[in-house]
Amino acid sequence: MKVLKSLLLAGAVTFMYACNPAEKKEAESDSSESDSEEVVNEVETSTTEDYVTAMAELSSASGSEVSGKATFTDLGDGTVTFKITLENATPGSHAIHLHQNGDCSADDATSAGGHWNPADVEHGKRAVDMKYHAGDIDNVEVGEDGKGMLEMTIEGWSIGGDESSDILNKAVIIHAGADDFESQPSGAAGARVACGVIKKG
Ligand SMILES: [Cu+2]
Repeated sequence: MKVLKSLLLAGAVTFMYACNPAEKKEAESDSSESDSEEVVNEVETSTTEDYVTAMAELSSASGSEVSGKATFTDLGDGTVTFKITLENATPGSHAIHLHQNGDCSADDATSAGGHWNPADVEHGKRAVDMKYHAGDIDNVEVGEDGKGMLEMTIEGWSIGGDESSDILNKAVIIHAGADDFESQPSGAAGARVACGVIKKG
């Protein structure tokens, strides 16, 4: 009986102590509730507007002075928008491809390997030919000022998706000449004058 009494007492004491902090908590939770509402709103905004992105900083290769930057945005519907800007390139058309190895360490960027071609098909012109490499993009036009820009939306790419679509850790390569979209296996575009590895971010 004594044990039961002291248990009840202990319970009552716990209850009494619990009272005040509970009131306090209620007051606190009022303000923290509105805080968390704000956070929820931020999260909603970021999921609708902030897509998964990736980028590549391009450095010169094969003794060129070419530099540039490529940015990628995964729209989540099987397409990726792609934008590249170049500086200090020779005026005219330059082939751009994604090559299979994310490795620009060689002076001539041959460390990047051949075109990224997971489907093992012939080289061609994207969206025109029946077959083309996943890494086939287009030519970029460079003006007399050495600057060039190309923007495209590309089907079949992803950022971090399955192996046949994932562009992460591939190399963006700029060539000295234009892609003829016919010569196999890489369009006879000449030396590799810039290289950059695609990284998330
Ligand atoms: Cu190439």
